[in-house]
Amino acid sequence: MQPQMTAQIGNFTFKHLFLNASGVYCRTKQNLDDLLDNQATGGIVTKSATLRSRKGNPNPRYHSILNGAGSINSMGLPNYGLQYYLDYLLSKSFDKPTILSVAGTSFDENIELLKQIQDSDYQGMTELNLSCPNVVGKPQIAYDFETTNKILTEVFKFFKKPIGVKLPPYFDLNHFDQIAKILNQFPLDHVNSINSVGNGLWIDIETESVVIKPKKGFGGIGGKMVLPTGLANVRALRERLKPSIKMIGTGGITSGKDVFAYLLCGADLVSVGTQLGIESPKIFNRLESELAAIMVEKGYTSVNEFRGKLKSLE
Ligand code: RRO
Repeated sequence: MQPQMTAQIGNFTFKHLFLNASGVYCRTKQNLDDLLDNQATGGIVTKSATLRSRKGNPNPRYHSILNGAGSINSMGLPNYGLQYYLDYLLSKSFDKPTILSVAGTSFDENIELLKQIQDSDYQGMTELNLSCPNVVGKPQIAYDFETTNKILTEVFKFFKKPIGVKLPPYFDLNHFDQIAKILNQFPLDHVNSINSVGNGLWIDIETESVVIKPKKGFGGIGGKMVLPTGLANVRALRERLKPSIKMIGTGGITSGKDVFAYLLCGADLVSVGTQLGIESPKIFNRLESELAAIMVEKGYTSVNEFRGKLKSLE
């Protein structure tokens, strides 16, 4: 019998554990339809939207590195604008939960995006991306704890729909304490961790040059090489966040083992970015059957038997 591999976030039931990471395979309605059509996809996440459509940064702005073990991107928020994604989400009924990701490039834009969602007929989940590393001249909001607190305080004055946040990776235990303390004050449904590891650099030795054009080659790192950072962030946050805030684990997943590891750390769902770009949505079938095989081998019949139960060595 197939083990039980489902999750619950607020009132939303996910019959499968897999989502696309925002940004990958989700900019167009066709991409989103392709994700939905895949049987193993638990839900879909849109490309982070701004109020108006954006072309994003100049090309080349994405590069695969170390034979696919990583990626560097400085896409710069290319998207068709909030209304495009709202139109899509309101155009039909969905048999899987949907997550509308938004990323304003200013305090006011974030508030306006969420006001428009609040005033719309959209009844799915929303995710406020507080961690885009690639808009020239704009900091990653969630590294600024004071501003993060201010934005969320303002948001929850009017926003009454299910909402979570997407965080950048943190590297200091004190920072986990600080961000968790802020997030725990609010009725957030979920936290999605991690976004890409911001401002990495890759160099082509032959041409003695950077490999992407924006920001003199600096960009967000994703893929297999960020797996330990993603696991650490999910584990550290799960230990600090109140239980009503569910977790989406993102970063470096390429196999069922990686998914199992994220679940041990306490992830409710996982999302896949770089490797989804390499393999297309059918990756979710592979990850699901690999995870099921591990569970059967270990004698687990449900993810609830081991979710969050990572052991320490003392
Ligand atoms: O569009 C991007 O450059 C981008 C975004 Br909004 C994000 O959240 N994370 C990322 O790696 N790239």
